[in-house]
Amino acid sequence: MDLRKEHISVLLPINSSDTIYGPQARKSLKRHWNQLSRFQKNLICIVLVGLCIFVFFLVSYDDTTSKQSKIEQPLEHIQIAPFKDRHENLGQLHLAEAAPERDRIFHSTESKVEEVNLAANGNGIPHDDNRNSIDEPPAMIQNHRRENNNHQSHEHENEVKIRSEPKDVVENEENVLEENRRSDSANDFKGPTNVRQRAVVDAFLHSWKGYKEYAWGHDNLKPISMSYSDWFGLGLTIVDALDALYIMDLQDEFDEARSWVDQYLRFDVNRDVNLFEVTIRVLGGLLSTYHLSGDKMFLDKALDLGKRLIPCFDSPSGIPYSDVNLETMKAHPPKWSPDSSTSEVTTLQLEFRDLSRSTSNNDFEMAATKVNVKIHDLEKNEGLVPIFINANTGQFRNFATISLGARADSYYEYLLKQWLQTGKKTDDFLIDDYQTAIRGVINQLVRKTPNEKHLYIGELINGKDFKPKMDHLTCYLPGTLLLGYKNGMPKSHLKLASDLLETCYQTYMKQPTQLAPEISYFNLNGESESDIYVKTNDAHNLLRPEFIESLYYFYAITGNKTYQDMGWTIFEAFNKYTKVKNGYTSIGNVKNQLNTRPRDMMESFWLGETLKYFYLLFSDDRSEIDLDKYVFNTEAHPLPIREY
Ligand code: DMJ
Repeated sequence: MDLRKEHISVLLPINSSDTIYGPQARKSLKRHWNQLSRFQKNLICIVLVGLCIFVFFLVSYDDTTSKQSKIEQPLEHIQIAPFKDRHENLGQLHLAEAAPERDRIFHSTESKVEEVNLAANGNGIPHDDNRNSIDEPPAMIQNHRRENNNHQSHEHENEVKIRSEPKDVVENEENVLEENRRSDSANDFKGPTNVRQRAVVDAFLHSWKGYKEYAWGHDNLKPISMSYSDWFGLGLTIVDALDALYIMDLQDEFDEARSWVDQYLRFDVNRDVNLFEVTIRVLGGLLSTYHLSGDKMFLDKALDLGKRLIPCFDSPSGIPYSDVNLETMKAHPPKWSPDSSTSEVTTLQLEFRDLSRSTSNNDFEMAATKVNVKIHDLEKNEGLVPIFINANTGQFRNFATISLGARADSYYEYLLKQWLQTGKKTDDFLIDDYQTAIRGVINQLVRKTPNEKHLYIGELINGKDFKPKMDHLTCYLPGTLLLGYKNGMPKSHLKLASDLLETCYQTYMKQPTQLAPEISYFNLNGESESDIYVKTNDAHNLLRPEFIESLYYFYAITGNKTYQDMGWTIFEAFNKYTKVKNGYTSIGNVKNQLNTRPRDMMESFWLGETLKYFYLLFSDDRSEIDLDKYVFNTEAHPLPIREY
């Protein structure tokens, strides 16, 4: 072949300064401009001036000027533009690089007094007058009792008479039953009403079948080895799943679970358990099922358990020990450390308060709310708390990490939710602490990635050194922030919620499996090629619920069905990569579709939380659980809101 005749075309990199921004470009622009008619030039000038005026108005918009319109806007009609659209509409804030801009947007109008007064009335319309006058009446305990469940209710009416409960308990219980009778026809759960909800129920039943066959009565199913694992030996999966079974109207499965609880769930066992885990999963599950079904057997079990857990609070400081032996009722710190986790000691209050109010035994509420006061009195970093606290001294561990993820997450969640649980009537310091903390988050933990501008929440190692790391656990926060905004928290919370929701979604979508890892890292100063990256050791997915929980709040509060579509994408990914013959399994690697490394573990929160939130997210009725009447505990167990 004669090489000289061949035409070889080579694309050489061109110096960008000569093209897009350089003198050549300027010359050619000028040439084009000169070729335009006067009319065309005038038209372009008018459009440019109009554009400048529009941008000026956009930029000068802030909370102060919008306060009035915020007050008048019914929350039901808030449409949070999802993702791409919202990017285009709101523009991007460079939080890390532009602190003054950040401060202007997030803080300029955050007067504590005004915020607290922005409570919502029954229509979801915030008022700025005295919130005591606009709160709803105490929520009635709804009776969602199903027809074939009525015999249980009659049975427990008899039980009330036969058993020798203290008089006040009996009276309270009779009031509850009376309330149930009054609301008998309200809010029956009807089961799935569309294809997506049916798919969730199928996933639930598939998991339940595997659990029933290979792990019945044990804590967790190991679906691949067709065996089980026990953590506390309390049938965690059954108890965690009770109210989901009820809400999904799975009557036969609910009945078999109920019989197991009635006959086999015993707490007089010589076993050490973790106060927090047993409170949120078992106590929370029993209480919520009691409220939904009206079946007093669940309350009796909850009361027995509560009495065995309460010795944890008997420490020198009142900050509870992390563990207790259910039989001897001796409490102690964890074996591996002298300290309790901060989230663990501050994520008991919804359950203990509800137990007190359901049984008229104040001990539980008193013990748990003392912890609120203790924590409130401790010095914090702009409302942010270290992740460890000592039950003996009652002090935070010096130089402990500050994080919105593991070991601190639900501290912030319960500040807001306790206030909601009591019809916004608890001591104001809880909601004040919540607002201070969110301000601290915005000031100290929020950053945006340099290229794609993802907003994320990092951690302060040793309480001071910023680390661009975010646990999947943190993805509960967008939902909680939106719930707070619906109830009168400032607009800066809404903005943070929607930006963070988007980032959490990206932690799923950026993975080949479309499942999020346990921990994501973010590009801080351009040191990494991609803005979101995952380390090999953090690439597992435990079937966790937090992001689905947030999507649920976004859908339930805004009615925007885009959040359902996002959830559906993730639900399909769970089906594709975590479904196995006998259930669903945690996986070790979300980064490779062909090597997901199944871990052979189905955690109880898959049924108790993740699938429940999926089911509610896909509901045609976004008030299937009425957020003005119920508050979900951190394990997705709904508890009634009541002022007394
Ligand atoms: C659940 O037990 C609860 O949601 C808790 O608050 C955090 N961890 C798990 C689920 O991820």
